[in-house]
Amino acid sequence: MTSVDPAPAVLKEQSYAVVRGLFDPETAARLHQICERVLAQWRKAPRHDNPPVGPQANYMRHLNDPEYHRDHPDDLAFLLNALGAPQLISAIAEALGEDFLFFIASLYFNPAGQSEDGFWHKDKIGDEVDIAQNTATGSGLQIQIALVPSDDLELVPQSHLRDYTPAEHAICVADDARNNRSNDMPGQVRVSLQPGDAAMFSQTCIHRGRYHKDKLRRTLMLSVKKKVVAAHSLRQRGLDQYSDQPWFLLPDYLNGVNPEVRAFFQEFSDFYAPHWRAKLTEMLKYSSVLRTLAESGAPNPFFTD
Ligand SMILES: O=C(O)CCC(=O)C(=O)O
Repeated sequence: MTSVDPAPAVLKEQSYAVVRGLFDPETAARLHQICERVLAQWRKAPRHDNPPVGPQANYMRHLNDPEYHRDHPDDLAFLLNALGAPQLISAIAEALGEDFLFFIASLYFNPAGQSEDGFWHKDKIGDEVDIAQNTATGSGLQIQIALVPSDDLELVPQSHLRDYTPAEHAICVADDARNNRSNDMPGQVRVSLQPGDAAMFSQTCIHRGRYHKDKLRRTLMLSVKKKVVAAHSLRQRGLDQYSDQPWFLLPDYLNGVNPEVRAFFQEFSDFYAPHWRAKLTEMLKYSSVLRTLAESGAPNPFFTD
């Protein structure tokens, strides 16, 4: 089959790239099984409230939270081995041309409630794009790996380095974005993926997802951030809901992870660990005060003047 997919090396011009067969069908099937189990658990007992669980939910964050794998440690190692797989990391390196860190692992899925065409947008990443050495490849990348056949991702090639055209502005921004679910976006491309295929795209290109309740979607998404951008964000804003992943400090967290993959996650962990530790120290300080107060029987000073 001849392919016209943009390769990682041209992502900087095209806004996106596609790598066919990044994972073999068996690996994609096992990842699907793991993500299905985590999704069911998240629906019953979410560990993170963004986004909220509900009929319109179409993504969840932090698939690698160990609480989702408490009774399935092999699943966590399998997931981490896939998210840091050498072929994936080298495709990202080729696309970005700049040092990067792991950022988050998410799952996109079809909603249980009403069907929706997603809204066209560029991710709001503030000044992050200006911090990168190579602004043509943005601040990082989103990499979607299909676990079932999917053509739910749409994007506008070459839209990441420029302002909106008048037609794009009319859809994405004008009139309080009331047209932003339009199906008439000029130049839009629907990315069609088979299980194990990966699509990577720049956050600053115009894109959207499709969320139809009767069309099964299970797409694993790895987000990576350039190192210089991660350092800038941490200095400016500290930890956020994405980088706050203190479970990497657990001594057994990387058990079963292959040595070359371990290095990828160890770098992320070493980068944020001082901030996670500082937060733990604060929590210890306050929890010991609370415990002493409770033991003393004195009124809690939070509730008195
Ligand atoms: O694939 C999707 O459903 C949309 C993804 C998206 O909007 C994003 O990553 O910012």
